[in-house]
Amino acid sequence: MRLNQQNLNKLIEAGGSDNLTLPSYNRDETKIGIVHIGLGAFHRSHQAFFTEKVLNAKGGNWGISGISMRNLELQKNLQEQDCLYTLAIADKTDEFQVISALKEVLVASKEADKVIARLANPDTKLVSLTVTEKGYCLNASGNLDTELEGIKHDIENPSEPITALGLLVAGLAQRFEAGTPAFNVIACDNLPDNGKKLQRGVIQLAKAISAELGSWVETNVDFPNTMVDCITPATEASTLEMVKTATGLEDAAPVQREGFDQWVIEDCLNGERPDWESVGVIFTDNVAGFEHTKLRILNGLHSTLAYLGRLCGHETVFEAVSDQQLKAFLIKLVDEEIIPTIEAPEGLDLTEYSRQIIARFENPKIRHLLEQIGCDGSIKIPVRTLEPINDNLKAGRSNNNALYYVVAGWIKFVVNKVKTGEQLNDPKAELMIETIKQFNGDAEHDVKSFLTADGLIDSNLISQTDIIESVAQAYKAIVDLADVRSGLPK
Ligand code: CS2
Repeated sequence: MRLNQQNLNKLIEAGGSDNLTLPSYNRDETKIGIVHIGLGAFHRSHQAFFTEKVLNAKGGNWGISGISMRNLELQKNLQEQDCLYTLAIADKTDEFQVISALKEVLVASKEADKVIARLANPDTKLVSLTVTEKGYCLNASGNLDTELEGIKHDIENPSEPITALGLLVAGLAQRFEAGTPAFNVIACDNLPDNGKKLQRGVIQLAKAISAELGSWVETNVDFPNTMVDCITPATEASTLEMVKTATGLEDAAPVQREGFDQWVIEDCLNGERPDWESVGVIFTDNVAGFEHTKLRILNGLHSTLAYLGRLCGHETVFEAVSDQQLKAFLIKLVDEEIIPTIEAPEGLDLTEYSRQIIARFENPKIRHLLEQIGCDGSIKIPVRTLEPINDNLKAGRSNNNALYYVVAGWIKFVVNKVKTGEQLNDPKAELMIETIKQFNGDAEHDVKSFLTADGLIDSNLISQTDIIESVAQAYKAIVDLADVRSGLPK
């Protein structure tokens, strides 16, 4: 029996069970008030979950229209089950929840016109995004990357956009023309200043299309910064099995996650929104503190495990963190080199926070693939590793040794991919491959040419004295090792 509205109603009539939460609001009468662009597992396990909680507690017109950029299979799977899906929370205890906040799934590459109409609909009050760091279409210096094919296309064809930014601008343009108030935009990707970065890109794109539209967007759309946190590995066959056992229904599009979740939003959202704070979302003026803490500790340690863990032959975060040598390296890294760079939000003990994060990595039920985390290093490493290195140096601290090994580990991970011909998932893959082809085996030459490859990394992040030389030293220490553990600093 397949999950769908009819079968869900039967489950609701039967009353669910202790570890299975079912919707308790009238879905048919709930209008769509949120459009979410980037319908990956993360949105469905995190923001949609918080919205579902609000709907269960107090109702409201906060149904979600989920926009996938190109995943037709996901659309088919979800449409066949009335856009319902099950969230599996795998932690000390296992819990399940059928989420019904998602009411419609559209695929931008196939039906951009419907997406734009949904964005322009006066009922739409908010648009949220999880499009990964590269979806922001910004260049290394943080401006709209007008060299990108997608952006060039959207400037020339503003009513048939193919990028997330283009969709936002097209929806806003229709509202501007129709005199409909603007929606607000909530960026939910792992980038410092995510809202303000997105705002810059959207305004620059809008201005490239029409100066008038650009100024309207500038004055009418709020783009709060946010911090999002919830470990959500990709759905696997085992997720489908687990969900079927718990609900008795076949779900072709469930999502799985850990128990922990956190969402912090800058308190500058004017206009209507769900009462998210009533379900634990934090609204604050100090998102930057939360962002830095989470990006540098959780995501920084994740990338460390991804690159060094893969170089030791591990497949998952759980396997890598269970490797005592890697765990000792993580602790040294976070205590000596990352925590000193962070100004903690009031009341947060950073050492304790970092240990809680390591304990989250040690959840044996979560199979989080290192390869998944290792992708897009050219965007992640600057934020997660190079920025803390620079902050240490600026503050006169020369304690960057372990951080240099993380950068070196990333380079070796990429070099290995190029050597074996495996797929390199990174928006700058072509540039990296070309650069590596020119390597001559001398660590200093190779690291320098990699880090300074034109357009790969913001040059400000590698300009301080000794960064390149120090990464080269670290690279030299591990480049020829079959097992990098013996080369890592103790
Ligand atoms: C991970 C994140 O893939 C990655 O880069 O570090 O997706 C991480 O799992 C989330 O930010 C956790 O909140």
